[in-house]
Amino acid sequence: MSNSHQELSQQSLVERDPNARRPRVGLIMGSDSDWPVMEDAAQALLEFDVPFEVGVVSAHRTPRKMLDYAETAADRGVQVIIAGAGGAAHLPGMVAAATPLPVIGVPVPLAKLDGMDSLLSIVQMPAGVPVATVSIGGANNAGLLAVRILAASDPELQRSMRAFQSDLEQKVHEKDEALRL
Ligand code: RP5
Repeated sequence: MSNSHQELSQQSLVERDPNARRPRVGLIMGSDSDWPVMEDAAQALLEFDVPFEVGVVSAHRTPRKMLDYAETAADRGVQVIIAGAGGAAHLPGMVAAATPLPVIGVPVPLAKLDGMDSLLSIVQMPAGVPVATVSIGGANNAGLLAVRILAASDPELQRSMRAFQSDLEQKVHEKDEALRL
């Protein structure tokens, strides 16, 4: 078990922010085995200094905990939920059903079916219960999307996102220049 894996299982639903600010993003996953993928979402949030909480919440193995998490997240100050799961990935959709917050779903690829099962389980939601689904394994984009949602009403975060986008653009220009030499 890797260090980050151990940390996750020991810190279920505990704030990971060193200054103990109230978490603005809830980062949850169906199993600690999802962490190697979901860690990329945490990286994006850390990069933008967004406080978040992380934990394992399973739609199938801990259904009551999942409902409790979803129903209380908004009152605790969480503004966006990122939920990752693999296989029969019902976690993001079920959480979306029980919270008014925006939910971003991350299809986690497992050994079989290459994550297509996870993708289809998450993306095909019934009308009225949206989940913003990112690509298979696209946890970093899930983190960035959470930042953008928060940035819509947070000018400082919006400035940081613009700077990040400028960096991305600059890197492409640099690679283009390098190829021309
Ligand atoms: C899903 O089942 C989890 O999200 C995980 O992707 C998958 C396998 O879980 P483990 O058997 O590794 O705990 O609910």
